[in-house]
Amino acid sequence: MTATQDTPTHTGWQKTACILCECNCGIEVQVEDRRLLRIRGDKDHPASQGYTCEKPLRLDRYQNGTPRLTSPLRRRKDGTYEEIDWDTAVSEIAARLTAIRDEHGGDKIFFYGGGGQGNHLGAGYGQSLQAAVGAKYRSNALAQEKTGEMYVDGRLYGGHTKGDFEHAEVVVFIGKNPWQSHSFPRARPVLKEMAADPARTMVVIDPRRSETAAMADIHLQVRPGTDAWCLAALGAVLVQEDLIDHDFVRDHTTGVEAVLAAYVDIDVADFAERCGVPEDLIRTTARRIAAANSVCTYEDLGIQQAPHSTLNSYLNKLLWILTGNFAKKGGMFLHSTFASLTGGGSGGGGGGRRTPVTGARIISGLVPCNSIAEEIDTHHPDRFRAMWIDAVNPAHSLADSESFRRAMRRLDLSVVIDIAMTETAREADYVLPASSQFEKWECTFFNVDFPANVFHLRAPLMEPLDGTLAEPEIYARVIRALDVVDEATLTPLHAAAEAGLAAYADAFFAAVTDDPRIMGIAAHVLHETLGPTLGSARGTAALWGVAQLCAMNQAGPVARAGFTGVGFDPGNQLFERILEGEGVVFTRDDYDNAWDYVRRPDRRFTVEIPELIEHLVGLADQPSTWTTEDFPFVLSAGERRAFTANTIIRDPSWRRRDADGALRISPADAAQLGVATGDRLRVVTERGSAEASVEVTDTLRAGHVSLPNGLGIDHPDGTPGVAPNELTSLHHRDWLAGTPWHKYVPARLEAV
Ligand SMILES: Nc1nc2c(c(=O)[nH]1)N[C@H]1C(S)=C(S)[C@@H](COP(=O)(O)OP(=O)(O)OC[C@H]3O[C@@H](n4cnc5c(=O)[nH]c(N)nc54)[C@H](O)[C@@H]3O)O[C@H]1N2
Ligand SMILES: Nc1nc2c(c(=O)[nH]1)N[C@H]1C(S)=C(S)[C@@H](COP(=O)(O)OP(=O)(O)OC[C@H]3O[C@@H](n4cnc5c(=O)[nH]c(N)nc54)[C@H](O)[C@@H]3O)O[C@H]1N2
Ligand code: SF4
Ligand SMILES: [Mo]
Repeated sequence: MTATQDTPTHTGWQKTACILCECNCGIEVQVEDRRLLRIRGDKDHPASQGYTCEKPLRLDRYQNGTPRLTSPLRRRKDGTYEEIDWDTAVSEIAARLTAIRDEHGGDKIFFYGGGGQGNHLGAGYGQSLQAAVGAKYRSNALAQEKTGEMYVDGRLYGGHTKGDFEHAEVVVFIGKNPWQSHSFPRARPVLKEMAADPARTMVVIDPRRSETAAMADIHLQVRPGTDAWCLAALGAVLVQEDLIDHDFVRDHTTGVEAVLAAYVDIDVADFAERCGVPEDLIRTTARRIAAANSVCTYEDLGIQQAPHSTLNSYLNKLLWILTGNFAKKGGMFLHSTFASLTGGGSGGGGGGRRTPVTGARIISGLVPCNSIAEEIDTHHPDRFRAMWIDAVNPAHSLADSESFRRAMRRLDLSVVIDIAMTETAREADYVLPASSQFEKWECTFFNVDFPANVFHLRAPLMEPLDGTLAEPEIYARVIRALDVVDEATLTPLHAAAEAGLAAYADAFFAAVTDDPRIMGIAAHVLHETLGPTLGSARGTAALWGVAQLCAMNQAGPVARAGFTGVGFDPGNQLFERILEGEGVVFTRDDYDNAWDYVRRPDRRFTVEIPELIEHLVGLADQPSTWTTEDFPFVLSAGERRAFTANTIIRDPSWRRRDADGALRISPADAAQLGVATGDRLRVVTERGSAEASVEVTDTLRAGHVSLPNGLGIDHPDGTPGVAPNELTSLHHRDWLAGTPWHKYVPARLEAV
């Protein structure tokens, strides 16, 4: 184990990871007096290999730049807060949870969050609390971006796909700007290599000339919100010009006839016109995709938070499926998982679960974010009565912040776990102070690679700040106060844990066989029984169970990564290896076993999704603009820029550029409105208005303006920029997945 238990005034380089986006690049840090003094990329990290972008170099602003919470807080009637001790907080919260469960049912206690870009270790313990109170509904940020894609993934093959961008001959980025937002390892070097290689082609579909679009060979500069027509036209060219991979389609798919029939009738010229891209360019792009030895695509918020988002995901996936770009170098792949990100099982399809008040579709176990306020702020008898919020800032990140704040104040109980007094914490009944991500063991479950998949458990760099607790300990205290597991269950497990992991594994799984309810609170039971043998790493106990399940469910790939033996041996070895606190390759695959990850008995893609085919066919008669006379501009509310990172870093001095988070606007619109860079404009939408400073840029087309994400957060040094969700509405959302149209907010601009 890494020696980090003491707090030396000066240390050498310690290994950890960046917490600002889902790449979690490995970094090394020198700590002095609790400051992250020097930071560099970790060359030994198997995924990032020494790479970092500019954002983590001043991660000390996360650790030390914002006043930290150092005591549990209880809200007074007048909206101010008083400090209370941990025992009081835990016993009051447990009593109120119990009362709500007894009066209204545990399913009225709603759980939101459980981790951000760098911290998922608490999530397993949060699941134990959900089981302990009988909760049935939960959600997180994925339900305002990825649930449409998850639905399609679930229907097609039951897994999550990613692309081999490093090796692909053609890559297609759809509403994705990886130069700024990354999302795959070493994004910038990979993009540069691609751009420099004349044999490879980069395609970007984006209404804005993003940093990535500026490097691309082909930029399909769609009108905002019209990707469905563009993607449908690309697919139609493949089908109508007979460019599809017939062998692949015959050998690996079912239901393709209905798909082909829908594409055959599409009028490519008309669809090109609708999305504002020259027909020739669409045809050239489709032919290039068809001719390539390997193609991979990446879709992200530009289509996932825009009109037709679920249909867009389907049309994207059909492009690489119809051209046979799966399970080969440079193509798309499904991958192993260390732990499920949603906890809701694989795949979003089917299930048919709905929310209790509005009947919204629940995908991958997640309540659509845009429905949450409506499930609370109502007189419906089944409304949510309590909300548990951990490591997220929904009063800032969910559409229509005002409606969310109002909903929070209607709850009988709200609890927030955070490191700082956030926009959300300020609406809560109780606020519980967490140790920072550098003061405790942490990890993420963003492990999405192939052929080698990496999991990284990080050791703490310093002692917890006084008054704070790590999430595993917070959950343990609350669950103990709920008194859901008796000593008779725990005692034999304590004894087995003392005898070592092998004995513990036998005892634990025997206990689960005896009483299957233990599985629901497994993380808690592990924390209570295996935990004490792990010393200061007690919070990692749940990962033992995760490592066991990972090894059982993916025995071959885990063995190829070097974790071998019989029974519980591979899982025990994997757990011991990850405790060393470095990036660990936990599965190794090859293209021969890539199809094993298709969760279908016949290992084929089920390409026919009737409800989406119906919408594809209907596109010809659908409107393709949603602006109005009152709101003639399209505002993209939440663009990723060099210095945005959701609301993880609250200290504005972290930003080296774009301190105010400028409103970007085209030269033509600026001239029309008589403004120049540095002037101010008022942005008005159906839901709200805000003043922003202007940046005139020819990267945007007339009629399209954009604001960054993660601004407008309170800090003693000021609150620069616009909080984007003061401007967004709950009702602009995808008909199927309920995902918000953050990238397409009808708006008007006024002089100030
Ligand atoms: N720097 C930075 N990186 C981050 C984050 C961060 O906060 N800052 N956050 C992380 C997170 S949580 C996520 S989910 C990812 C998101 O990563 P991205 O999805 O890449 O980020 P965005 O900038 O929100 O949107 C991508 C692009 O969509 C374009 N777009 C807008 N409207 C449309 C449209 O109608 N059609 C198309 N095709 N494109 C459109 C925008 O111009 C933009 O270039 O980034 C991650 N990485
Ligand atoms: N309009 C608009 N809205 C958007 C987007 C957009 O593009 N436009 N993007 C959306 C997307 S893709 C995402 S992912 C979401 C992100 O929004 P959220 O899911 O709400 O997440 P963050 O803003 O990252 O909030 C992370 C919180 O965790 C806290 N925190 C940091 N470290 C710890 C810790 O160790 N323990 C605990 N308990 N808390 C900690 C931080 O202080 C912060 O309050 O925003 C979404 N909202
Ligand atoms: S790419 Fe993401 S994880 Fe890597 S250094 Fe940049 S912000 Fe951090
Ligand atoms: Mo996100």
